[in-house]
Amino acid sequence: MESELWYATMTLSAVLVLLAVVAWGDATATGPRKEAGVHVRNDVCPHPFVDINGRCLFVDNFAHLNWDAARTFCQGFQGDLVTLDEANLLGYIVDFIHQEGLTERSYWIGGSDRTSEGTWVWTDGSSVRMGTPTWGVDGETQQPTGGTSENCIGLHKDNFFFFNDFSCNNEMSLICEFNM
Ligand SMILES: [Ca+2]
Repeated sequence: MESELWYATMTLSAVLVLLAVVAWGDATATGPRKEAGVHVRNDVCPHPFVDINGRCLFVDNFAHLNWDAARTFCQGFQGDLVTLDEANLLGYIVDFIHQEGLTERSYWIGGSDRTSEGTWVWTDGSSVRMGTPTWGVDGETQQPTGGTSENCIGLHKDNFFFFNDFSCNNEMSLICEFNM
């Protein structure tokens, strides 16, 4: 009787050790994904966001939405259109777009001047930095150039993904940021 109990205990222990090893193996398999040039981690942000240089972003090239609908789409994932307030972050996002083969689309980000023409703000009301290095250049003219007919910022596929003012009614892809 006593030896049967001992046997059952040992069997249970062996199973627990095995489960622990399997779980550890899974954790290792889903660890950080190493990519050249851009710091991308898939294990720190909730799905579908990925960590790009410390920010939880979702670069969605399937969406074809106007700017308002793009915001609503991001809010459905507990986020909003990205506040792209660091030039380095723009560089990392463009690297990511190239690495993932997502270069066929332009992408909405979270800036607009709809409330007051010429006063560009992010969705939280903070000011968008104007000029170099984020806004694109056409010939000798720097964006934004659309006046009252173009009030929302997108990363323009035809201009190396620099900032461009588009009509907010354009249907484009989008980049969401998770609200931490
Ligand atoms: Ca405008």
